[in-house]
Amino acid sequence: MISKILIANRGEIALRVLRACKELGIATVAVHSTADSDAMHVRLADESVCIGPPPSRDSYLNIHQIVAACEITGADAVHPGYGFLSENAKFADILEAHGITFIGPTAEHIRLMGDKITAKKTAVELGIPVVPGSLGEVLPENALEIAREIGFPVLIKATAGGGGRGMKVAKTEAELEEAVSTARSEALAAFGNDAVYMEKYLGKPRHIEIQVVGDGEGNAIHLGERDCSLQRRHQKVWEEANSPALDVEQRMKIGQICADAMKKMKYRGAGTVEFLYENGEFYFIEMNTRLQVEHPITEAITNIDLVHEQIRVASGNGLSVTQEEIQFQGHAIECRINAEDPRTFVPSPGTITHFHAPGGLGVRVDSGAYAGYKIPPYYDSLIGKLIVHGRTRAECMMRLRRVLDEFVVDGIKTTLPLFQELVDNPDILSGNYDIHWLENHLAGDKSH
Ligand code: MV4
Repeated sequence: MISKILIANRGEIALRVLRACKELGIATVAVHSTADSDAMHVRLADESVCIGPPPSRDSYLNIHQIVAACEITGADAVHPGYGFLSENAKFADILEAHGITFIGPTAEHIRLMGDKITAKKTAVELGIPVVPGSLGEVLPENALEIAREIGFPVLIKATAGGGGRGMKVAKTEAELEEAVSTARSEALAAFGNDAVYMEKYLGKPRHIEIQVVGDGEGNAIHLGERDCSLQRRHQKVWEEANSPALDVEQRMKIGQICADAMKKMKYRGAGTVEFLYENGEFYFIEMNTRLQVEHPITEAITNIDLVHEQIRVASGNGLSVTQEEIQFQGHAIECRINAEDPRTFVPSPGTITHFHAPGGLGVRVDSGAYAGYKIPPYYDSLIGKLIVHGRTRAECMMRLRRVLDEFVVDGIKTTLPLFQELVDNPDILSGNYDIHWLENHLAGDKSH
């Protein structure tokens, strides 16, 4: 049994995890840097420990300080949230060696999915459809042969990459040699590993991801998909569940494929299987072995608390629901509220002078922000998430338009005005968008 959880994170996700712990009657420990002494998660936790100076590597990424904080407070488990140490296999190993439960998958599964070549090989073995490609490392001397087999255009990706870092497109044979050598040297510089692989380049896909949860003993469920196509520079901006592009048969088919795969690998915890979706086909690209920022839209349409499930399976208590019991109800949209200029996306840290979160039926705001809160400049600019739920996508849009009018954040710039624009855009209203839509829209492309 878990009796005290240390939350190794900050901001809205630390608060999100803390709320689940309180509901389950589990004591909480917040950790924070010296820049976050006034953060809401620190105020609301039962105990808190300062773990270092503002730079993340000295505090939220400092494994030894976090283990020490567990020992000082007697925490018997750690929830890592997302980002920071959430997909760090060494951290999971060290916690285990100290007899502390890591609320997440095994270190072995984190490593397997962290290397994108082994992740893709595993996906193939588990019966998940993947993007046609090299299925192994590509070396400069065999690149041309592999590319001809796949067919141009091709994409070179770093096996240690992910999230869009270290990718190079080669449209023709003439561009291949340079694409491979640039990708390899960038991968070495960024990740300390120059291994790359190759895939068919998909031109106008959507990004659709499947939420899964496993108990680590061979039982697993899927909770449908999220459409995360609206992004800028690999930062998601707006997410929806369900995807406007899928019908119920497609959802249940790809969901079942993912759940079956998680059963076979005896996956434990929450995970996300990421796909590109084009012309009615799904192509696996990566798996994330953590809770994701956008998990609340899945919670809205399934009424299942994903953090409760994470804690249950980490305690060995199993999932609270079977696949048959899961019902998908209505539609949900999440808008990420960043402390950024809504046109240039330049960060806008500073003091929030006035803060009013909207309310009413079908509205959820996950945020650690409050009037008087000073946003520190050291971390990512996400200050909150607005999640709106409705019986239909149209109702969800109407509600979102109303709710955006109510939301007040003064003293800093936020991305709220961008959403007021999107909620009236014809392509957004019809659900007609792909992974390039938002960047084209922001560049002033009126064909979008
Ligand atoms: C691709 C692709 C097109 N074809 N793979 C970017 C993030 C990383 N997770 C995978 N990414 C992509 N992989 C093939 N074979 C296009 C992207 C991509 C992308 C994917 C999801 C969401 C936004 C994106 C933005 C640009 C490129």
